[in-house]
Amino acid sequence: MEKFEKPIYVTKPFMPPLEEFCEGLKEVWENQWLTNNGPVLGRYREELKNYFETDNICLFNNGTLALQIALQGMGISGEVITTPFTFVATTHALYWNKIRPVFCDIEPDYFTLDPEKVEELITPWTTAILAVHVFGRPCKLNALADIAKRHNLALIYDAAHAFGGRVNGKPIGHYGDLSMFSFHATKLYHSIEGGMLTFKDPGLAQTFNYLKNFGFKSETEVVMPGTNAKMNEMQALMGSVVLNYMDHLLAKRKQVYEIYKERLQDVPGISFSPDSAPNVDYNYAYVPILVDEKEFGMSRDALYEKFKEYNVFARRYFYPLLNEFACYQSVSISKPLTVANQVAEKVLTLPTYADLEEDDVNKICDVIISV
Ligand code: T4K
Repeated sequence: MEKFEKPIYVTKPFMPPLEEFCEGLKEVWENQWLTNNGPVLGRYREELKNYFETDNICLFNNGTLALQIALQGMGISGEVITTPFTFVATTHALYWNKIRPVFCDIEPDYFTLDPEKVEELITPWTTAILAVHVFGRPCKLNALADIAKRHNLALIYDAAHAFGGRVNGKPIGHYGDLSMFSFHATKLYHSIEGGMLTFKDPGLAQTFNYLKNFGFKSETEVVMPGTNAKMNEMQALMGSVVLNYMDHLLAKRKQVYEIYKERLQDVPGISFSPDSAPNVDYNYAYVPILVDEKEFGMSRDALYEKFKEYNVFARRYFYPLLNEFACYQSVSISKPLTVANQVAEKVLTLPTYADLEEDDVNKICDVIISV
């Protein structure tokens, strides 16, 4: 089999028609207003309120700072129960707030925080649960909400992967006390870089707005030691243009996912998550597969390396687990992370993006089947 002429990466940002972005740029040029709550951002914020069916949103220059500010603004402290199977930014956001992460195991179907293992990790210092809709799959929302309520904990979702997902007909940002979305270029939906919080308590908006703009209340008043985490006009413009393509982006991701699933689900040693429940509109943001070395006849790492010979750059999201990174090795693990360890050893995330050709998806499947 021939290798791909050009590299196939795990993802590629969606580039909207250049004319549409340029049209918006003209306005930015005329305005001579580039950041600090500009008019393009103002309009974009309204579009997102509409898309997320809530007024309670706040925009940021990236998802990491959005989450850091969320934790600070909500006054989260002490210990937070979270997953080790995520991107490092989830735990970094805790660390930057001097909060101790308490790593909890995940469930085997969708790799989200396992509610059955959360409760035994609660201590008098626990203030919140920080769960991740990893790969865009919704967490076990009801079970987590129940635990949070019974123990008076804040329930925060890292929804970095979940833009466009809906549960029970509602945008996924409606669940929990707060959700953070990443608009990074590598995501299904993007604004080059960017982040957003959606939240239940409208009173938080003002705090978040202070925190992302140095704490300024007026020209002469600084009410808290904020940082600079504002979204600029170029980001807002890209976000606004890309938002018009959401239906296309979701449909394309689904189509790619379904080809992979159909071609690979019967290959011994390759497995997919179960299909989502009927009340979930999954966004198909990523295509994680698990590779079982014994059954497949090749380890996940060997397949990952083999792909490179064909110019395909799949990724091992999320390996290693966060507790394995040097900066988190000192975090004590009180209960085994059995499922998380198994999944991290087997997971491989296959390429998916809006302009990935059907033929190329089939060719990637051919590589797996042939090896
Ligand atoms: N929470 C979770 C659960 C997250 O996954 C993330 C971010 C965050 C929080 C934090 O949100 P942000 O602060 O980022 O808004 C990428 C992204 O940089 C990161 O945003 C994302 N998660 C993570 C899962 O993936 P890397 O280190 O894998 O990125 P990189 O540069 O290797 O890019 C992946 C592939 O994409 C490359 O092989 C090539 C391709 N690519 C990338 C870029 C940037 C392009 O073709 N064009 C591009 O412009 O982290």
